[in-house]
Amino acid sequence: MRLKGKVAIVTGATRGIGRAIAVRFGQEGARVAVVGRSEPEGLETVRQIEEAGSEAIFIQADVSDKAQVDAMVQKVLEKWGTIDILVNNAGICPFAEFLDITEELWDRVLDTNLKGYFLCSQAVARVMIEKGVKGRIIAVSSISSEFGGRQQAHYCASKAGINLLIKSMAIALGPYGITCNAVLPGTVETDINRHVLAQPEVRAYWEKRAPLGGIGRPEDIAGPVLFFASDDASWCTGSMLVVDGGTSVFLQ
Ligand code: NAD
Ligand code: RM4
Repeated sequence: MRLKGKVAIVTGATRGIGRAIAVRFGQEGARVAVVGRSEPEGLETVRQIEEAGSEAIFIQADVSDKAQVDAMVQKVLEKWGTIDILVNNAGICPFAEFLDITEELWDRVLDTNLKGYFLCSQAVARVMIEKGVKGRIIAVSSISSEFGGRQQAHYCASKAGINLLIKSMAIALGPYGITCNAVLPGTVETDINRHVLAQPEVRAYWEKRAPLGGIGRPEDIAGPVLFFASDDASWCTGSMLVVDGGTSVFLQ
């Protein structure tokens, strides 16, 4: 029960890595706002948190839209009166060759992955400061923030931006006792990449790529995120924690 009584927002918690984080937080005693786009999927995450013995609500919001982000934060305040933890996780990766990335696609990826993290962080940080909460802001970044990727120029650029957003937020929010950290997952099989990992040669490449096996499960990311949300991480800020089974430690 490392998060007993805490109020947490997890974006993109309707499935995948976000759902695993939200459910893990619920198991640790947190009340969780499950933020995302799909109501049926979001309600399933809520059900799993309730089954774990905690409270949750689903809030439908597009994180790239400031009005929807502000309304989402208000709903959490109406429900529980405060916010202790924000996990920025909602993201997209529409794989596309560099020469095929349209301006519209570039904007959609950057607006969701980077602007979305900025909007949610700013709105939540204002609440934490106003209420004197020494809160936790955690970003789900990626090892793709440090390495280029095929068909991922827009995605890699957005994830690299997240790392320096988090480090700069750590500087700005540290004086208020708010910590800002990032978890950098390797390849985790979810709906974002299932179609890519369905290609046998791609799957074999990732499986061989890491000392611990290069394809993770959403639950593998939840623990490291929980660490940053817990009291154990009270002196961590601006940290970038790679969680990839060792994918990024070797060249060949
Ligand atoms: P996913 O597609 O299963 O989940 C993404 C979630 O984000 C979904 O709930 C989706 O509805 C939500 N979302 C997308 N756009 C949104 C928007 N505009 N507003 C609100 N919600 C939105 O994928 P996932 O693998 O669980 O990805 C979660 C995060 O983990 C992403 O930030 C992704 O970049 C990151 N990540 C994933 C991997 C991987 O290999 N799966 C690796 C590194 C990082
Ligand atoms: C990750 C990494 C993975 C990819 C997902 C979508 O950051 O690049 O390889 O499958 O994103």
